[in-house]
Amino acid sequence: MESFRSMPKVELHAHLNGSIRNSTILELARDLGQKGVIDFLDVEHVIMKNDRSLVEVFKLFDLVHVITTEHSTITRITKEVIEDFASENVVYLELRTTPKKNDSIGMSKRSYMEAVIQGLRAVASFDVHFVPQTKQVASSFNSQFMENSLNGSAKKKIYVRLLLSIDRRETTIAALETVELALEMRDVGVVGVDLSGNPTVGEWDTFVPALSFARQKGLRVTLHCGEVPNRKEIQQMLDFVPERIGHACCFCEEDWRKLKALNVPVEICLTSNVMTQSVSSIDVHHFADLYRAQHPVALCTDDTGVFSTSLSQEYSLASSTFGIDKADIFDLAYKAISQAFADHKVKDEVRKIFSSAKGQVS
Ligand code: 6MZ
Repeated sequence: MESFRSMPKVELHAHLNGSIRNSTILELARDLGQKGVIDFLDVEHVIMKNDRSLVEVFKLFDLVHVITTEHSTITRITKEVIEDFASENVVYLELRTTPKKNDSIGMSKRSYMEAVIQGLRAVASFDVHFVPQTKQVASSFNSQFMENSLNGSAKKKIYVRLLLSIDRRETTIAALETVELALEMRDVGVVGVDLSGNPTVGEWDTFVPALSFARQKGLRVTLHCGEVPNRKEIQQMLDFVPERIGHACCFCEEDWRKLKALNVPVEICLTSNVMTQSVSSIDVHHFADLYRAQHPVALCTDDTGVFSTSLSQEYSLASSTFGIDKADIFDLAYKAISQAFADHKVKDEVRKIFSSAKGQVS
């Protein structure tokens, strides 16, 4: 496990509110319990439960969202999530979150996202790179970085890019609002949009206008696709040709043929898929076939908090289940860089980090 921890990694599918530390969520819940907003004893066992069906996972998300309503909480969990990924040597993180509107506490989708950005800025123990580099920013960052290196205080570096998620419960108008916001926030690291949420809710047609608009404006699109059986929707999603898809658990032969012909990369979430029973057991996971076929795949966590996992653990699991040695696992992580939505400059920087770490992998 330690070798997977120390190796540089790329995370492309992580939901902010699914990646909260257990200790934090319990602390926040206890606090709300004391204020009489929730019944702590009622929610404690829901939070601590280990095996959850897909239905239970979405009930848990509704609860998590009650617990994480405040702007300050959004800032705190963002900071902690970045620290957790950086401390296990994730060097490029694409973090996704659903901008939320809550008039009763004066939260707009924009103020929610501003709280997320505050969280990125609040990380002190790592160098968090999230603003796309202009020449000026690059040179001031580099001189700061050099200065730190020279006086021996160089911090570990993590590149973070953001995806704004559209929840499948949302209307066409709400989805369009999220895309507008994503466009306005490109200068603080937003690179694309995601369609997620309970896969048994909502219709593909509702989201097409917003997703097409996003694409037309140059944002990258990833879709949760085939998390439950839905032939028609899987075909419609593949016809849209997203830049990546997540999960792809319930594909039939024809869907696989189409996916492979289109060469759309797949974000693989092993633990999540097995825990939610979208895949019956790890040894029959479609990762094996895609990996053997050299289809572009990226190992991801989905929700480190909800599924009690980490990216190192997902790599370790892939290695032990499918017999992939350390060097090939390193290669798998390296190949994920090309599937990232960041620009070429960032990808080249991340490749350099991998190159300098390669010597340590035998
Ligand atoms: C589909 C998921 C998901 O956006 O509030 N989400 N959507 N399938 C999954 N697999 C288990 N895991 C998480 O993070 C939590 C939200 O991400 C989506 C759901 O919409 C969930 O409410 P944010 O930060």
